Amino acid sequence: MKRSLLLLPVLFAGWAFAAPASAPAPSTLIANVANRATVSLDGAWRVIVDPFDNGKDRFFHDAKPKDKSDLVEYSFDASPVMNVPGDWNTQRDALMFYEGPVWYRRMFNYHKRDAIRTFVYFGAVNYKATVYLNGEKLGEHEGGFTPFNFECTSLLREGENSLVVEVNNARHADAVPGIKYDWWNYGGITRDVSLIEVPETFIQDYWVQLAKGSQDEVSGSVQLNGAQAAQKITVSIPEAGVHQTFNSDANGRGDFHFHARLELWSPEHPKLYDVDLTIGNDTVHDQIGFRTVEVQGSKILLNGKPIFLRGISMHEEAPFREGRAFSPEDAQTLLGWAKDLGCNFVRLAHYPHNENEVRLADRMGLLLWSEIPVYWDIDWTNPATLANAEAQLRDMIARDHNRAAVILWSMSNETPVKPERLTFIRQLAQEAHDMDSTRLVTSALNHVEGSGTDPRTLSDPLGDVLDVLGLNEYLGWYGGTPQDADKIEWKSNYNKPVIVSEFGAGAVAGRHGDKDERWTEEYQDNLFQHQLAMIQRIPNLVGLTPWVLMDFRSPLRILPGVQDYHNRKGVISNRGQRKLAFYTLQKFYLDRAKDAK
Ligand code: GCB
Repeated sequence: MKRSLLLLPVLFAGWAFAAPASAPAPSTLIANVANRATVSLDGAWRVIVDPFDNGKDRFFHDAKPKDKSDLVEYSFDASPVMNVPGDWNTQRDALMFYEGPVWYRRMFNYHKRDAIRTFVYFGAVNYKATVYLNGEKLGEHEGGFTPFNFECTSLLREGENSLVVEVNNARHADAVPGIKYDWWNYGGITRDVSLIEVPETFIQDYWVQLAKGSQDEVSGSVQLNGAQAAQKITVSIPEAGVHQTFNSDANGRGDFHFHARLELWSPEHPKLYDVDLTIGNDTVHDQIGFRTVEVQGSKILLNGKPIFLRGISMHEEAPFREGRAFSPEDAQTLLGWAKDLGCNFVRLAHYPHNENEVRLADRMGLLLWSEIPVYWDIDWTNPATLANAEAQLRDMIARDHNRAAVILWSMSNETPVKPERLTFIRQLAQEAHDMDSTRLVTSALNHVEGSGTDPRTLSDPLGDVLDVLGLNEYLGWYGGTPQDADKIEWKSNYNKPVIVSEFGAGAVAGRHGDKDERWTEEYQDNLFQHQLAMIQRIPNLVGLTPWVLMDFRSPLRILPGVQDYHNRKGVISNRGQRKLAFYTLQKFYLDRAKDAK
């Protein structure tokens, strides 16, 4: 994966935030873009759909005929528009099943100023993006759900500029995810695009959090980018009376520790503090919550006390309209539904979701599980696939490591038990721990010993490297009946916390019948009732995130009149109708919440 490194006069040596020498290159991401001076490039982009891959050697020029005899056999100016952010599948009927290249172009006016560096920042592009400015290549990025930026200072022109992106959502066996997955392969520039303007030396990244194991010591670091590496840095948290200065070293890295009396962030009290960091003429502002999370034996402790995670899994799928969710309003609806359910926790499956969701969860007091798309079977022995997964992990952590809401980094979902997969995910887990020692590492596992009505044992060898075990099980849907759950006992080979990260059943909203009739709300509800009774007998249970908050589009779910390319396991339909299981789960959570008081 080629990144913007070549264009950055970067001071990365020594940057690694405690990463070991063998760790892959650090993220080049600019932190906290949400609060930076930006010029939005959202809106209408011209697009050329290029199924036969004709554009490679020419579309990036964004050429126009020089005179009336000149031959140019494409034109962005005459091509139709597409909204950014947005997937192409739901913007044009003919593209619903499209997988391949689409070329995007955005013209913008720019006024260049001395001593300002400019980066173009993409919230996400699915899956591969190749970015050009004024006919010159800025770089490439792979991975459909992580942000990336390229410096473009020297390529910007005074006045009109042409930004061209080749977006390609073709699936590949060596990619992450691989070929087969149970969600829609929405292509396009699916999150916000902006130009970020920063001084010549600026704060590229920072960590501000409670020191591991402490509730009154703030510990953090700042990483500068630019020639003025050694600088005075100020951190202030005005409401807590904090105003600290320290110095960065010759690599632009500065560490700090100080005592502070802070109200702790929790789901019941999602307190955020205004935090400002300043160097020279660069100031970044953020809102940060302070909390601790740790594992003690088979419990998860939040701020030192055991917590039960009343969760739900969700995709980044737009409520009411079809397509990828991206906006603050989408986030408000989806996380609002999770709150209505009585949740204090959400599993953002199966890839990093947009920043609007994560920031809103910080404000609403919803704890989060955030995941990279290492899903089912991928090319475990391919070094490029590992490098790709590592980059996605790094950028997920780089974007969200100051968000109190995020407590779990998930390395994978339902991956097959085999040695090469263990080596691959062990490496990811190691890196996640090295990059961020203050959060917990998990994976959703589905390997258990035992069948029929025999006891089940969680025995996946991956359990060794995780802090928390996720367990996906579909008893009563992919095998057996919902009532079988009453007879199943569970064991675990690990004295570690367990989250039941999936169980569920498909139901068409409004379809009613007997509790043993597939696709009815009654079947799904009955399954939820038996599952909720059973999972309380799972040793070391610390929470659950049933599958799934809302019905979502999937290529694997074909049954006409029932699925019509939708996975119907939502407790809410994609039109917002609450199914019976919603209320069963809600009652369970409200009772658990009362018990916890
Ligand atoms: C799973 C997967 C999830 C699927 C779900 C299902 O185990 O993790 O991505 O959508 O099952 O509906 O079968």
